[in-house]
Amino acid sequence: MKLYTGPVSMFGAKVLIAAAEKGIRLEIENVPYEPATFSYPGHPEVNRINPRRQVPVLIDQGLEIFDSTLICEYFEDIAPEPPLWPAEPRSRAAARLAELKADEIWFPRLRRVGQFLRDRSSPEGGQAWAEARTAYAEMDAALGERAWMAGTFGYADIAAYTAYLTSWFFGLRPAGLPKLAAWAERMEARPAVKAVRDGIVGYLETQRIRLPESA
Ligand SMILES: N[C@@H](CCC(=O)N[C@@H](CS)C(=O)NCC(=O)O)C(=O)O
Repeated sequence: MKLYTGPVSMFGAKVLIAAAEKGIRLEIENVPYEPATFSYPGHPEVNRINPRRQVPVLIDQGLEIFDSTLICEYFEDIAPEPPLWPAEPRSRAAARLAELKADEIWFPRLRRVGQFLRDRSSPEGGQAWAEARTAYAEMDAALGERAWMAGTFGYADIAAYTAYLTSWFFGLRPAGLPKLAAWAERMEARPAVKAVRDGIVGYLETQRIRLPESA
């Protein structure tokens, strides 16, 4: 099974964590990352398979699919153990909603602060940072008193964590949100999560990209 991803692709990181949690072996090809545009332009296989020209893309014996959530669904079908969705239908629906929120609502807000690393005092920058803090607060509220986003560890946590990590790399910290901070620590205690996180940090170090301490 071959995965095209990017060295700092958070949607790729979702797939890598899920595969490691399930013991699925992947041949990984990192598509070159262009920091100036935050993109992965021009890989012929990625562009052939995904009209959106985005990673991650998976190839498995002639099957060619894209989109991290869809790839994770495929993993769930071919490697049901350990399950990463709750079994009970209502919990499962809630987990799917949290995963969707992580990808489509929290992630874009948490990603956007990257455009305002040096310009946080502009009105637009201030708004972007405020929206990222709100996203962290919403994640904290979604977690509530539970250890994991959907009761049991799974895709909702993986998607929320990769969204969380995006802003964490830009220096945002879960200040005043102890439940979210403790959850992030629980995530990072999982070998699959730690390995993927360390891989991204290692790549940034090789590129001499210094991460802000905190913001
Ligand atoms: N919904 C897609 C989003 C994929 C996505 O945004 N990929 C980013 C990397 S994390 C990308 O390839 N961006 C390059 C671009 O949009 O040009 C998924 O879940 O896979």
